[in-house]
Amino acid sequence: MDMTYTVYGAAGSGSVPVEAALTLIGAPFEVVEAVTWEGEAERNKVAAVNPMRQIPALVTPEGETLTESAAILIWLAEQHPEAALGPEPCDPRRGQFLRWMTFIPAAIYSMYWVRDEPSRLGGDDPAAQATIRARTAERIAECWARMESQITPDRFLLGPELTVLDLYVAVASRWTPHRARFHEVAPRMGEVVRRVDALAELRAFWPRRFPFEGNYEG
Ligand SMILES: N[C@@H](CCC(=O)N[C@@H](CS)C(=O)NCC(=O)O)C(=O)O
Repeated sequence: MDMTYTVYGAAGSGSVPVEAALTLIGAPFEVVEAVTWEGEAERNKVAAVNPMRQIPALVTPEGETLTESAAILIWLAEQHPEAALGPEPCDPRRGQFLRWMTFIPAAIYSMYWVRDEPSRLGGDDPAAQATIRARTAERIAECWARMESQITPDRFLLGPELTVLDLYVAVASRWTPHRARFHEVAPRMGEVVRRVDALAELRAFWPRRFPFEGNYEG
């Protein structure tokens, strides 16, 4: 059977940690590029696999579709235990792993549905839109600060070994309000994400899928 995964995604998006995980696993995958925050035509590229018309979506070699970034990452770690990308159910780190893997999409990632198009909640009023942009950025920074206060990173967020949580945080921390703010509010997690940026196994991956340029760390 062809063991190739299909990822619906885009450079710089929430599909990047999924693609990074597949790269570390060494599983073959192809990407259907859909820049869903750039309008209806791009969103419609995903409609057949995800009625929310969002990325990431993963189609498995068996033909099953998974959506929701955290579920995809946890599932990939479970399906490929040889890659050791997540604590198994009997591991003492499992509780905190599930806690933070859930916190990121619930508290942080969900803000971007509003931020990317503030008119969704603010209507056509430019002042309302500016307020939404400013307040969601503040809320995201506040959530990173709360996570920082509850976590004691080692070399990686949950201990000496990398997990998909590290990949998820390394990518999400580069979105608004960007790394400069992230380092201010979460300095210990900041050291970890720089370590993830520098992983030898992903040296060729990052420049292709989320290059360290523009407002990287800015
Ligand atoms: N809950 C979803 C959120 C996914 C999401 O918001 N994806 C963004 C791209 S990074 C998107 O597709 N935005 C377009 C839209 O929401 O209309 C997940 O965790 O996978």
